[in-house]
Amino acid sequence: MQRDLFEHRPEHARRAFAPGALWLGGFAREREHQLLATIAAVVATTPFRQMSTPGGRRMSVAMSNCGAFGWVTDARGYRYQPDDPLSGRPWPPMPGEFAALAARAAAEAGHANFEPDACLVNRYEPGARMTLHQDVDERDFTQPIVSVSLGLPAVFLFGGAQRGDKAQRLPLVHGDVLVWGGPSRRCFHGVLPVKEGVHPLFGRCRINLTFRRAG
Ligand code: MD3
Ligand code: FE
Repeated sequence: MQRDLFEHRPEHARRAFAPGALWLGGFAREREHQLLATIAAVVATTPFRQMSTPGGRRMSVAMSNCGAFGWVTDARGYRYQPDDPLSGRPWPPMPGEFAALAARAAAEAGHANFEPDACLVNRYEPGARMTLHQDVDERDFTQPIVSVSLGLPAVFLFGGAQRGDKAQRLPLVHGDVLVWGGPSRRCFHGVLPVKEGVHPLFGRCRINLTFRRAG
């Protein structure tokens, strides 16, 4: 059951599962309480909301942002912008501990001095998913993306450079961190629908922090 996943995984295992892609198992776990409190502070001023795709579909994942830029989608398209469209105000600043965690993970993968200016906070309630896509709204593809998984487990889909390429399935649990650099940076990826469950600390959801250099 879920308990086995949480308890029997080797702490701080690491695996390069594709060129440029590094999985750091449990890397964020020792920061779990601080991360939960900081996420709560971010979404207190900048609440989670379900955005719409340019095609008019409401996303099942609810999103918030912090940092100089936030990723948004609406009828006008996908983009990064410096202000929250809900409030018209700047996104909350990137918390120092978020930036430090992302930089520490990137350094493990050989990316020195990663300074993210955008952190997308994704909330998956059971049933929420993310269909296969590429992250191509950033300027500099030599900069990695760092993702931190918290709360309920999920199955991550990791494909190739073309949408139709066969996708690997990678189970992600609370505290796992992934660094996506090199050729993996432009690969198609997604998340299968999150299964029903309650995480002991995060409750009935999965939270993913995605750190990027957008500007
Ligand atoms: C692989 N989020 O927000 S994080 C996204 O779990 C997104 O919420 C997923 O994909 C989530 O865009 C996956 C892992 C991730 C993020 C960016 C990538 C994997 C990536 C960029 C390139 C390749
Ligand atoms: Fe993505």
